[in-house]
Amino acid sequence: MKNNTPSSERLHIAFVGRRNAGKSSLVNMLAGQAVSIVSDIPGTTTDPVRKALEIPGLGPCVLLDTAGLDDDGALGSLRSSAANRLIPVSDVVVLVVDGSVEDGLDLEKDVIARLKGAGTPFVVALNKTDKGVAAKNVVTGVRTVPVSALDGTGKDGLVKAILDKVPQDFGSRSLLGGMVSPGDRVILVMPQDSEAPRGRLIMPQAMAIRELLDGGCISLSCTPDSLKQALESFREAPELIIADSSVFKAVAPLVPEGTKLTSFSILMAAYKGDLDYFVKSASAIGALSPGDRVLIAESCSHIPDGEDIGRVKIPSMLRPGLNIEIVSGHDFPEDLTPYSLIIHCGGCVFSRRHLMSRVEKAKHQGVPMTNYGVALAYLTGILGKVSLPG
Ligand SMILES: Nc1nc2c(ncn2[C@@H]2O[C@H](COP(=O)(O)OP(=O)(O)OP(=O)(O)O)[C@@H](O)[C@H]2O)c(=O)[nH]1
Ligand code: SF4
Ligand SMILES: [Mg+2]
Repeated sequence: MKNNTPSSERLHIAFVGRRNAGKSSLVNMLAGQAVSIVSDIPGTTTDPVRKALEIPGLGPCVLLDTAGLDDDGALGSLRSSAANRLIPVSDVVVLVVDGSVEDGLDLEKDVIARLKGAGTPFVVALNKTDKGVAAKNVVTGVRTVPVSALDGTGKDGLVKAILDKVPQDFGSRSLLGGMVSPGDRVILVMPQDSEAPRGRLIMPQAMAIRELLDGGCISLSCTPDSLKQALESFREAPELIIADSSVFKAVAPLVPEGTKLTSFSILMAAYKGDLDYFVKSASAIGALSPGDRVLIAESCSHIPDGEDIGRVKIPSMLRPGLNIEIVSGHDFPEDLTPYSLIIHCGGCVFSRRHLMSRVEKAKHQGVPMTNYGVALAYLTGILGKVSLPG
């Protein structure tokens, strides 16, 4: 993965801590450039600052600088909430502590307890060690890394400590999840309608083509109306057809006996989310009653049009009389219990950690959550017939 690695595939490292602890200074130290403004005025960083870059030893990353968790007042608490929201969605959190202070580290202890509770990998960086390391005795029970953003001491140790916390399967997951073998014939059905971005493929499509090439498969791309010709152009039936879930209904009757059918969205569900939970939750669609609230969540903000899957197609296929609410981007309610069902998009712009944090929240609150591809397979009656990766 090099500089053109999509943001969602990069290691997301959030720097959190009190105002003035030196979060921005450490981000700049790791980045080797002035990414964030540094000053001795507490509350210099307000909105989260994101920087995508390649760090030797860590690879493609996104560094996330945040406002102080102790920011107060009406605006300050909005800033610290934004910082807090990044904690569960980051791959590794660096808790920055002013290592020269001796006591009053209750906030840090609370953050450590929350990180442990959420299972978020974290590193405690004791910064400002050029002034002394008094805090070492206060932040007990966790490994700390002494650093000084002022003179650059401890940079390698910090990189190593972050690397030690990177989840083992990070970057090694496969979209096709063992569904194909070298030499397999695969047809990709990708409608190029008004939903399709101009001049490029969406991420799961590009990823699937790349994996098929890497895996020694023979792949053929077509639009739904040329699927018949695509099938005829292979002497034998293909092993697999991957279709956009919006065209499942049209594609399913054409799938030859013995050929597996799946969708980009289902592959993405397994790659980024919890496919088992999504499939199990799909049955909640059939149990919906008039008046029930359904949350449709999209990871990106885009201007919807008449063919939009989340805003038009899926709502029109659900039973009438439901209260359907749509959220996009980083908006996602804390309290999910009013909803009878959540239907999430493929989440291609989110990291796995980010999407999984939503799945975990839904599970924890006992709310069924599925995704577009699984929901469409259920609604078109072919969920039992599609092939699931893994
Ligand atoms: N002595 C010393 N000073 C440091 C060190 N790191 C940061 N500072 C100073 O501490 C002050 C705050 O640094 P920032 O990096 O802006 O701190 P921050 O945590 O981003 O602060 P907010 O954005 O206000 O939340 C600045 O005056 C820095 O120069 C360090 O390692 N040693
Ligand atoms: S983030 Fe979601 S809504 Fe946006 S393009 Fe990807 S799957 Fe579609
Ligand atoms: Mg700052």
